[in-house]
Amino acid sequence: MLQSIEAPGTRESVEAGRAAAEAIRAEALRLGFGTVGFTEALLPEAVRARLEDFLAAGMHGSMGWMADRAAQRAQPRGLWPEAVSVVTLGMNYGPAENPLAALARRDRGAISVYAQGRDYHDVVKSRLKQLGRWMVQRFKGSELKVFVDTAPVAEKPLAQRAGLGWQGKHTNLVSRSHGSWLFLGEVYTTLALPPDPPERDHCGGCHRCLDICPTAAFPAPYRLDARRCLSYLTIEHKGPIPEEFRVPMGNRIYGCDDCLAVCPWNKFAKAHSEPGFAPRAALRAPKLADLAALDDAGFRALFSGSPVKRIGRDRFVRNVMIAVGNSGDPSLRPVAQARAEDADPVVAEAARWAVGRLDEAGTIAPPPSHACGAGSATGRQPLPGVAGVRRTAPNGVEVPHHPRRLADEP
Ligand code: B12
Ligand code: SF4
Ligand code: SF4
Repeated sequence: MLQSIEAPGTRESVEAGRAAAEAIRAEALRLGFGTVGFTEALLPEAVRARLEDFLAAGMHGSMGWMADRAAQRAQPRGLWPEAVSVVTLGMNYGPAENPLAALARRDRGAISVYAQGRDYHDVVKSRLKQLGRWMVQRFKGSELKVFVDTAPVAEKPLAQRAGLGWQGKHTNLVSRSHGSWLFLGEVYTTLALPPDPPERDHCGGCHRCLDICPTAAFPAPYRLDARRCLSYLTIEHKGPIPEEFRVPMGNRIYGCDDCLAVCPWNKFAKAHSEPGFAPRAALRAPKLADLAALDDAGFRALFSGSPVKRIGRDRFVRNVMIAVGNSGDPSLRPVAQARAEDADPVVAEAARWAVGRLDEAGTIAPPPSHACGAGSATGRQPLPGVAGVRRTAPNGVEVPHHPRRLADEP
């Protein structure tokens, strides 16, 4: 049901729509969202075509749910025919410290910034519901639905159309004011709200995010092969981590932030002030030895309220075993050995791999950690990728970065 605030098309209705949008924006900012935009509940054909290409190439790997509901994802009205407008919202989760620094601490696990605090699904969803309740009260007769992440919604293309930012070459939404560190959420509504102008691409000739990816997961700019992405491999992928990705994984045990962290637009980002996203001390740089010893109950207790809980103890300890193998730390050999007969065959196999790799490390020096760890997440430290900085390829060979080329403005 289309809910116009006045008769559609009249000057009064346009003004009422504008006033409604401004009131919604003010309420959303009051609730803690960092950025808000409006767009029609309609996506261009290109979004559907690109999604179909991605799926046809099998780049979604085992995320079959992406293919199952592709039509709904590609078009808001495919999911909810009554939707007239979309309010897109971003919540800042900018880290206070450079997340790449954790990659150098090989006896520790690196957990992605987004997963070190409370589950963002809970935090963002609860704010979206508060906003939704307020909207329904204020605009009587209107209807709405709220989403964050898990629904078949093309969140990034909608956010770009609503002016929140643009899809960078790493495919995530980059904001001129928050860099790469925004969670996205949406309100689909029957209200007719005036759209904001879409944001244009500000990547320019920059390709830092493409260069830093440890697994070469970008077949081309703006395209990600999820099957090669460490975020997919450590979180979504069940079964053994394919051999090819084990060494590049380093000590990343849940998600990966590399392509986000090197974006030069992060220099405008500020550390978040959302208490729910405050990193838990136990998850900032946990000792691999402690994590390797977790049983089901210990895992559930440690990760209660965290998104990490979703992957379960076995998949998590599998990741920890790969990190132990990559640690180059002989004192962790008994830790791996202790899991070599684990009841879960995938954990056991990863543990045996770790033992073998640590034994090799006794004779061969382990590959150095990510040399780009000196970089900046928020722009307060020198940025990586400047000419002359070198990094280490997954095979341990040092390679120069491409000469530095900047995004078009920052
Ligand atoms: C599936 C998924 C994943 C998969 C696949 C990621 C991907 N890029 O598709 C995996 C598990 C790998 C993943 C990882 C991560 N994810 Co994720 N993920 C999603 C999810 C559920 C769907 C994304 C999707 O539809 N992908 C399908 C592809 C086809 O869509 P796409 O990337 O938009 O592809 C477009 C481009 O390729 C573009 N395109 C193609 N060619 C060209 C050419 C040009 C010139 C242009 C301009 C565009 C273009 O068109 C395509 C269609 O729009 C969304 C939530 C949601 N409901 O949207 C979160 C979401 C994208 N993820 C998010 C996050 C935070 C992450 C991680 C950072 C987590 C981490 N630290 O480990 C990583 C980042 C990895 C990366 N570089 O993308 C956030 C991103 C927030 C933001 N600011 O953009 C989202 C929006 C969740 C949320 N609500 O906040 N994720
Ligand atoms: S999240 Fe990591 S592995 Fe995935 S595309 Fe970005 S840099 Fe590559
Ligand atoms: S500005 Fe550079 S690092 Fe940021 S998304 Fe674009 S190409 Fe990637």
